[in-house]
Amino acid sequence: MRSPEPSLTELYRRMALIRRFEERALELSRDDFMPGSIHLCAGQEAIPVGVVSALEPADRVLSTYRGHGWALSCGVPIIELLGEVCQRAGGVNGGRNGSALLTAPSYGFLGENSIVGAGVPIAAGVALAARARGTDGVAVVSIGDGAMNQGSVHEALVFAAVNDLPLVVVCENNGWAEMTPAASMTRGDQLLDRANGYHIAARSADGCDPLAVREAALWALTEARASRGPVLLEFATVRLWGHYNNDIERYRSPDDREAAAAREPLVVARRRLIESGAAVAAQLDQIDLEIRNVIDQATVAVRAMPEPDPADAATHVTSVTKSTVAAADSPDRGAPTHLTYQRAINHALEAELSERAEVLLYGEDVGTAGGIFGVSRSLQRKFGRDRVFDTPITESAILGSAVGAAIAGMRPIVEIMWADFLLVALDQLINQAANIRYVSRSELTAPMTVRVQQGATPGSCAQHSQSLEALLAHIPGLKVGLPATAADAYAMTRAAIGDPDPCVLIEARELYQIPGDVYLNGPAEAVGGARVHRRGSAACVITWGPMLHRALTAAESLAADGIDVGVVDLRWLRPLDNAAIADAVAMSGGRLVVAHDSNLTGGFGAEIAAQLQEHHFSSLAAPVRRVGAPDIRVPAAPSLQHAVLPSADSVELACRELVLGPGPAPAIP
Ligand SMILES: Cc1ncc(C[n+]2csc(CCOP(=O)(O)OP(=O)(O)O)c2C)c(N)n1
Repeated sequence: MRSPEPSLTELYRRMALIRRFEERALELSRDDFMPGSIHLCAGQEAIPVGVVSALEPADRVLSTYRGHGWALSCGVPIIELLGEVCQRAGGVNGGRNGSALLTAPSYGFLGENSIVGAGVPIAAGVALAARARGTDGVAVVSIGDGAMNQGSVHEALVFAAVNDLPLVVVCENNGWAEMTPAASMTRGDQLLDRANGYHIAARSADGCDPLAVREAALWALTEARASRGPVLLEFATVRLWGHYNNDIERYRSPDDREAAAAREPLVVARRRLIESGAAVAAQLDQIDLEIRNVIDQATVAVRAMPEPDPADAATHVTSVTKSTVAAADSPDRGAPTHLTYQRAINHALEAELSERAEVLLYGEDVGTAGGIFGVSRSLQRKFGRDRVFDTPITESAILGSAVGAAIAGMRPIVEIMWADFLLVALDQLINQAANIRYVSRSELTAPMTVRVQQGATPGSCAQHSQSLEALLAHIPGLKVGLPATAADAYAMTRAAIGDPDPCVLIEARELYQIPGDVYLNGPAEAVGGARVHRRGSAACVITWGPMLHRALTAAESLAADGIDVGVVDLRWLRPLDNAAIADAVAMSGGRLVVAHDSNLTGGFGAEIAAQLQEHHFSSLAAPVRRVGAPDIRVPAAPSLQHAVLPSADSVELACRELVLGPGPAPAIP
């Protein structure tokens, strides 16, 4: 990437290439060749050109949706880039991303982001990985001035600062946040001042002068490489055109537009080159002509590109792994060790930290204290603070940095203390982690494990009690598991960490102290696979999480009355074990109860019931019964919780009614 001291003429050439590219993109959108919106960077070219000219090969770049200039500066071929912007098969991402989310990792360009500010936590993770792997690389991420107000940016700067990460945040201050003047959204106009609050180094420079940008970037990169990062750079620049291609800028004054035109970097650089005698007008005209020819040729090539093949749409959602439930069932499993569920996870984490150098384990209180439930106890002492560490209370930065570290070669395991806290940072899980493989067609993957715990326990309030698995299992690209026994807690944790995709493991707080036989030496499992805990011909309960134990209690009680009920623990809701569901239908003669702790409406039980209906309709002997919590918030007092949460009795009642027909009106669970 880095060229030794490029001349201003060369920088002019690079900026002109971006400008002509943007002009052509605008034309193609206006003649309807390119569908949708695009955000063009006309006026801001000096920033990517100047910054990228200062990078070393190990450095990595992430940008906003206004990122064509960054992609071109990183060396993404023009035809592939224009093809992607036009969403054609020959685009760098085969048309999956279009203009606003393109990625080209082989050029050091890890990609754009269409969620304002979201690239910064990810870049912090890329920086974390660079340091862990000793690459000497720096992560550079661009954001707009509007993004400086975004919570994820604040979290990422706090997270990066406390870890001295080699991160350079480039704020392209074009004075506008979409259609709102940035100044009206910020008290005081010096965004740079915010660096003082983070105690990080910062510098501003003229973002219309590529040499000034380069100089500031060289300084920032040196700081970051010397572990004095993160560094904030603010470049004052101009947005020549609208926020997006169809923006007619009714909200913008002609004066503002004229002021932008007077400062824009191509005009300024041209004047400077001519006035200083470094170039004559004819030379620069020749450069412009050459670039126009290149863009014309690229346009011809892109116009000839076919639309992407619809058959391609369903590929690269997740890796395809073969589910196994091996460890506890294998003849090679060895003798069991009696461990609590919580200790079983601790053993799994320890084994993975020992066996994989790329594993990092972090989260709030995870390091020194060993987690608020003691799951990671003693691991920092064994593996050191570089691999097992505490984080600030920054859920977006925790999850986002895990995404970044994972795409950059690590296998982060992060703990989000309570499932309820995931809700403040879902962007990083759903918009970022779950998308990475798909949008990059598996060029980038995010092998990260997110550990959370959930459920209601006596005294836990409504913000610390929810069972949220259905929210997560709704998302393609994520894998979601809920271990219900100590053996599965161990095996599933190891499976998740070994998996090439983002996995969310939802632990059950109420089970942490429940012991069981754990097979520490069995063969490794792959993610997926249900476990049949009990076979029964009268009916079968399909369940997951701690409800398993209530279902087993119900089955015992029913067995005493001669009603033989099977119990299947799905363990993983994504991927779903369809064969186990078919087996449940077959073993029970089509009498099925789906039971879970979470609310009934939109709960994952509804999905299972729908799938039973769709795929096993002719084998069902009766409508599928659901057991779950009614649509009520979770109260703290045990007596109130008891009134809301589904119990073993609720499962038993549902099974009895299914097998024997309805009795007298049932009580609410
Ligand atoms: C989280 C989020 N909120 C809102 C938006 C809608 N949006 C897209 S661009 C934009 C303006 C961002 O302004 P700025 O950060 O200054 O960047 P610029 O567009 O000027 O490059 C907004 C609000 C979004 N994409 N993501």
